[in-house]
Amino acid sequence: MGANDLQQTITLHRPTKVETPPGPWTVEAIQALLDKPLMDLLFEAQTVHRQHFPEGDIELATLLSVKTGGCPENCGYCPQSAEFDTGVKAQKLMEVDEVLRAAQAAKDAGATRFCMGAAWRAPKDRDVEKVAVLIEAVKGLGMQTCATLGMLEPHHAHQLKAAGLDYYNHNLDTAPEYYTDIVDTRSYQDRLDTLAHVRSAGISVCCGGIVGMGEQPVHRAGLIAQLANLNPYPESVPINSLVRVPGTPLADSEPVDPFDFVRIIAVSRITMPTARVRLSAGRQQMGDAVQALCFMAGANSIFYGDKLLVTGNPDVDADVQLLRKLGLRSRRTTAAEEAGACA
Ligand code: SAM
Ligand code: DTB
Ligand code: SF4
Repeated sequence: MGANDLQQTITLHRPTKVETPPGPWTVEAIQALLDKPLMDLLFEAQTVHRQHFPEGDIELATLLSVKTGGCPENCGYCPQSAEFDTGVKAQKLMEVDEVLRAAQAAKDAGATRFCMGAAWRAPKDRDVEKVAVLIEAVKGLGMQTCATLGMLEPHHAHQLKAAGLDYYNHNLDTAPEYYTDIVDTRSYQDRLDTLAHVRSAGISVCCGGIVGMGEQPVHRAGLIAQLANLNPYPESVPINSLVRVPGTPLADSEPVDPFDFVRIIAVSRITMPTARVRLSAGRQQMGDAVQALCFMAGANSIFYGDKLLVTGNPDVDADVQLLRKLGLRSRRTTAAEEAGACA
């Protein structure tokens, strides 16, 4: 084969634009994407990513557990369930001053989104009233607000929206047919109902899942199909790698193959092209090179701050260095530059 033939081959195999089918996605179609040669999949995901996020910025979202532990649900992955002996001490809802201090510190460190998590099955009316005060206060700092409080009634979603809630996080976690292996105190349909209430109230949806819970490849494909077929699909998609916490039923799960994790990110990007795909829990065990591949695959958001809810996360300094090494800019830096400010 001469040089011209080689050039021809390369040209023929270089897509200039990837047309993403609008869905609905079948599990088989998702599985076929997951099974592609890794380099082809990465190339396709990166092409889709650049079409929809030409700035290539990374969103920094900081988490705070505003009500920790003692949860009546039995989610097999979760250190905050009262059913498991994980050493997590139950604490009551935090006061507004303390939450505001944490949010201000997150903002000062460069985060643009602040997500408040509560270990509730479902908040009561008085809980929602108190969280609404927290949301108003954080919103007043000029940050995007997110909350994850468990199942919501429609009127709760409206109250949270009125308080200034931008995003509600409620994960589907895995495929419907594997869900009962992971939790049996609520159903998949309960999760879908809350997502529908959040959507109807005009709050943006943050919804993703966890890999590494002993699921089969078809369950990973099933999770992505569920997420991508939500109409519309979520604005934020957190992809968590299980943090294996001693005392939880899933503590001894087989770790996920890093390339399989990268594939999940890539297929999330391809099937939900305009979503912020968040490289979420599990980064401490991941290493810089795998995280870089995840960004290549289309992840454009991370949890930023030394702690997730009760478990650890990479230090802020390590993340700042990682982004710098990779030449990636955070979302705030991009906004500041756009405004003509000094970055
Ligand atoms: N109680 C609320 C609920 O379950 O919706 C909100 C808090 S809950 C801790 C939020 C999400 O964190 C879960 O849906 C799950 O996806 C994720 N999560 C919890 N424990 C995890 C772990 N050990 N590893 C990875 N992700 C985890
Ligand atoms: C999400 O998808 N992951 C975050 C956030 N949404 C609330 C929680 C991760 C929790 C990891 C274990 C812990 O620290 O409790
Ligand atoms: Fe409770 Fe949420 Fe943990 Fe499940 S994931 S046990 S609902 S805090």
